[in-house]
Amino acid sequence: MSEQGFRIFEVEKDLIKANEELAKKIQKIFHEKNIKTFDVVGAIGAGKTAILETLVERLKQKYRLGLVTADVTTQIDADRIRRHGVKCTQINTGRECALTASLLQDVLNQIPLDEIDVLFVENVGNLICPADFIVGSDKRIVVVSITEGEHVVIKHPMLFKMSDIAVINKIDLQNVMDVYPQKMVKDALEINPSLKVVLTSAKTGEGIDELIKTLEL
Ligand SMILES: Nc1nc2c(ncn2[C@@H]2O[C@H](COP(=O)(O)OP(=O)(O)O)[C@@H](O)[C@H]2O)c(=O)[nH]1
Ligand SMILES: [Mg+2]
Repeated sequence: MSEQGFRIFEVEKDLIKANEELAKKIQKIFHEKNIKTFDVVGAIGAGKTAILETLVERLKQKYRLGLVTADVTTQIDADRIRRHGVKCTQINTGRECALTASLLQDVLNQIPLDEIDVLFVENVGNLICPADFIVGSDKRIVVVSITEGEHVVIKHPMLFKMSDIAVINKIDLQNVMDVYPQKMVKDALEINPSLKVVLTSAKTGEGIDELIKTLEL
């Protein structure tokens, strides 16, 4: 590696370490408040918000829910969640391609932490950048979809290594896309044997009960 390359690598390592330390502090706050937390990562269009909307509908009578949605510039996802009568805080990350612990910390005072049992945090749509940046949640959910093609899992091993639950969404489209979801399940488990993998369709509701069980909610 060139000297400049080595310096960039060292700076990246420092950033990741500083993020991890802050994420641990944030997690401590969530634990003190008795809040179960999940962060949701995956590409734009995989169905992260759609899955969260179905979860919100099914869980909002049982738990006091809180949501944070991160997006580069828009409020669209927060508006979608708010339509279900649940509080949602939008973070715009601007030039950042991942939500960081620091960006989450900046909005902590806008989240009513004393009125929440379960918090979901939707990351910016990206399959690469969020891998290294944890945000202090208890469990990380990675969402990929049939429409991204069957190699989407094997091409993004880091995100699957860094996640606890993998959701393979849009299974209603498997015949149209000619994609075999079991290949994606196999790849995910080869990358991370302790992953829990769930096949879902946010459109038809298939697999959502199983996902709720997997989240232990
Ligand atoms: N057919 C089908 N469409 C879906 C499903 N989940 C999401 N979509 C659609 O995919 C698009 C992107 O979904 P969205 O939730 O915005 O994805 P996000 O960018 O990951 O949050 C929207 O048009 C959704 O209606 C699914 O399970 N099946
Ligand atoms: Mg979204």
